[in-house]
Amino acid sequence: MVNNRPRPPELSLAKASAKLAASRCVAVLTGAGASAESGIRTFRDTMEGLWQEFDPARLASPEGFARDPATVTRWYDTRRLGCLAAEPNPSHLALAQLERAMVAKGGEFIIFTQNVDRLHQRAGSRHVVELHGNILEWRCTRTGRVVELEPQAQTEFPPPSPFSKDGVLRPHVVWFGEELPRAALQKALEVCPRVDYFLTIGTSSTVYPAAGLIELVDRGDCTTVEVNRESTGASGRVDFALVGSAGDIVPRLVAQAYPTSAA
Ligand code: BJW
Repeated sequence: MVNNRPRPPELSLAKASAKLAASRCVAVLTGAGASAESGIRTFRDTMEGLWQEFDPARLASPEGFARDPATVTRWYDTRRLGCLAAEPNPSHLALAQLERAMVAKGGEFIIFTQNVDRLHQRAGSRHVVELHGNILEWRCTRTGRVVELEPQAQTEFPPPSPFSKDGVLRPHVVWFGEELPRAALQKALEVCPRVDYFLTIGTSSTVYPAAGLIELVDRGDCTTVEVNRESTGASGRVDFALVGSAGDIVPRLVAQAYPTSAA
């Protein structure tokens, strides 16, 4: 049952951990805040500070790419190198540990990530569904073939395609107005209705269809938990809204649920 009354954070954390320990099928939705402590800027951050001239709403779209492919691909290449240089943070590591604990007890565990940085996989998570693609792979605009670029900065923008003379490369990510990978959406539609624990971490819950996954769960059977530094549109609709940084809260949530599981 949804309960919007504010609770003391420690008590909420303890209750959310107890529910996690009792769960058999856990789905996690992560957003940019889950990678913030790895030094990767969130989309909201991008609109402030040094990168304020790069508006993701303009750049992360087919129209933005058509208008200015050089700026868009240069922005993505800079971000790609940032992701390659970043390391998984304690929240990524705790989720990988949670997956191992769930598998060990014969349960199910899956991460749906909006992030394109591959940090969950690098932390050791095996069951990861990338809703918005990934930034390490690029796609030929002519043939649709995908290639992972070498870990050095590109020199030409947009990068020429190795697959076609008249094609160029674009990042293999999902832009506004583009369809999410069908297999990813199908997995969400299959898993979410039967999860008994849904954990959303570090997302503003503003971008659909990812923000709608929580609506697929069975409210009668499923515990819903949000971890975020701030309150979001989802905060009032979850059983437990844990306010704080992912790198602090997620390891404590997992450690209280599985105190003896190895890191
Ligand atoms: C911390 C923290 C710390 C910070 N610890 N917390 C229904 C209603 C309305 C609109 C739509 C709808 N359905 C579809 C739409 C349109 C659109 C959309 O949602 N628009 C909204 C803006 C309204 N959606 C789409 O266009 C999607 N496509 C689609 O629906 O296609 C339909 C279709 C069908 C058939 C044929 C064709 C089309 C596609 C969406 C793609 C989104 N792409 C991006 C870019 C990916 C590539 C890239 O990385 O550049 O994905 S946009 C950007 O937003 C990125 C993110 O994954 C996504 C979500 O952002 P996220 O992760 O929530 O980050 P932030 O920055 O917003 O929030 C960070 C949060 O972390 C904050 O809350 C902080 O407080 C918190 N935080 N530090 C914990 N340390």
